[in-house]
Amino acid sequence: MNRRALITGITGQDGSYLAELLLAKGYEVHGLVRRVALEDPGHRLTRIQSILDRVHLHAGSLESFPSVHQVFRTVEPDECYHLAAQSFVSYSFDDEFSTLNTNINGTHHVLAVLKDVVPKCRFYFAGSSEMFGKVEEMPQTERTRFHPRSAYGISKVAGFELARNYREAYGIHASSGILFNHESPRRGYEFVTRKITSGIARILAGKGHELRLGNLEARRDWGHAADYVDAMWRMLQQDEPDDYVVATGETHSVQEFVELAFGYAKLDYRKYVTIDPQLYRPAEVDVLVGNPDKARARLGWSSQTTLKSLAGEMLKADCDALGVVVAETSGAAPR
Ligand code: NDP
Ligand code: GDR
Repeated sequence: MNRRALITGITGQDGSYLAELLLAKGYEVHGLVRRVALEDPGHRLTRIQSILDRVHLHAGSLESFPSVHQVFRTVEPDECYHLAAQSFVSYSFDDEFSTLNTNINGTHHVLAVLKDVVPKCRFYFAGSSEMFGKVEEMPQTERTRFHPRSAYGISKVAGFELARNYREAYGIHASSGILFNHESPRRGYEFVTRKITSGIARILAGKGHELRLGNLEARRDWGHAADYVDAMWRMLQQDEPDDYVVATGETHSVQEFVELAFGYAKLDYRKYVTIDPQLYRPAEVDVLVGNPDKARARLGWSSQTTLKSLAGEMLKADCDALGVVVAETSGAAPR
């Protein structure tokens, strides 16, 4: 019989790539989605439009224990990938309360239900490099101490500890990925890489003339989402649950990404980029770079995409959507 997977956050960037990966592996794929998404599929299910007839969607709210319980009772999954979260760090400064509520209580609800309904189900928690925050060593490994710098980061530390405690206290096969930034043409428009590539496409299409950005000096370890969901799956195939850093091992500044993407478009970024102090965060994570050695050794996983081809793929997709041609983008085809 096909293995059954339940993905929370299936409508998001990672959920959509993961659903495709699991379908290709022969899984029966189920997703927990908000009722509003089901009521407005043309708008909110766009990332999974091409696989809608092959996945099973169930309305549920992370904030509601009974609704999560109902979905687990219906699906009885063998594997659960818990990706749903308020994932925008900036917004977590504007609304700490809803971020903490969704991300901490939501994760607690999923774990408590899983333990009650399907204790043998394997569980993946979407941890984040934001847990390292004000980093205490370079590069960051599974042993680096956490020092989160936002309500979002705090919520992910709490989720990570919940998953670990369910593993140690109740024997749940719970693993956490400590994933560093990963992007794609499906990235939300609010995140900096997509804001840059979609902004350039608008400039090229004559629909915009300025790109307002915040801190260009921040450094991130950027990979491709399609590569990173494979690491999630590999974690749940291990005999023993564990936690893994998933990263490229390289760090680049936002400025470098700007120059790379504008370079593809043959535009001088200095003519278009405006620094907006309002876009600076009250507490910034200055630099992140992960050490993926453990994932490489135990999972046989490594990042397959360079930043150059990632930026090219994203820019090409945004330009294609507006009917604009960019000459050369490393030949990257959208994944
Ligand atoms: P997205 O923001 O693209 O997707 C988030 C998903 O969570 C969406 O499907 C969204 O549904 C769902 N969601 C949000 N709030 C709720 C809620 N209250 N109830 C039910 N569903 C909800 O994130 P990504 O795909 O990029 O990331 C996936 C996970 O990985 C997140 O937990 C994120 O924090 C984490 N992560 C991401 C990294 C990255 O670089 N992308 C790096 C490290 C961790 P809807 O469509 O209805 O809004
Ligand atoms: P991040 O991603 O906060 O790392 O979280 P984001 O792309 O939002 O920011 C990256 C860096 O860019 C700087 N920056 C800007 N950011 C945005 N969004 N908009 C701007 O205009 C801008 N200008 C500069 C930011 O200050 C920051 O330093 C992502 C999310 O996917 C999280 O869910 C995930 O856990 C982490 O990555 C790892």
